Amino acid sequence: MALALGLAGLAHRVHRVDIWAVPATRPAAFLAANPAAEVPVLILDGAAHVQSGAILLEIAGRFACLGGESAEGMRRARELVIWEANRIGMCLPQLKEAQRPGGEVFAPDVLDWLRMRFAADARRFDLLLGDTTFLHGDRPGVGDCAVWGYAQWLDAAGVMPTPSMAGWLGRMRGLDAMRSPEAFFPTR
Ligand SMILES: N[C@@H](CCC(=O)N[C@@H](CS)C(=O)NCC(=O)O)C(=O)O
Repeated sequence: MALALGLAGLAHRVHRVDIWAVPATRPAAFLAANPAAEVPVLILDGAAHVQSGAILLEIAGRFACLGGESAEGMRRARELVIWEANRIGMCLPQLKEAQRPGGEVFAPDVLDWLRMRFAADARRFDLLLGDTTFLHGDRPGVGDCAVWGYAQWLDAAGVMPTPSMAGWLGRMRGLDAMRSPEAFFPTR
């Protein structure tokens, strides 16, 4: 979401929320915006938007950017965002957590299954990217932002990118709007 707002040049304010803190102790305004106490949350014209994929699609559609400029781009955005939520977002976060010192412990069979899922996702990523620069074509769109969310953590998840994915990761890292997670969400 932060990358999408930056790429689109949309002015915004960032509020960092400590998600390691007990949910009930998180800021009251945050809990009011999302009773599930999860990030990300985007407040637009006073309305709270939750779920990263839904937020990205809202940004693209409402501001006609990052794929939202055309019906075809928006269709591509929906396909990529929903694929990411079903696939990449359902193995890399768990693999990353499994590597974190003190993180959740998964049974070895579960980890094998998650790695197998990622291998299939990496093959699908290559198919989706084809010989284009970004998943949306010449320029990145919200689908690229969705996949970047966890694909940036492949090392931390203990898995390798395909050569094609490695090229895309490099191009994503080279974007003018790209920042480190710490720079996107400063602690103040
Ligand atoms: N499917 C949701 C997942 C949201 C989510 O699980 N966020 C995590 C961080 S990645 C969180 O806020 N966890 C805090 C908690 O569960 O207390 C999305 O894509 O936005």
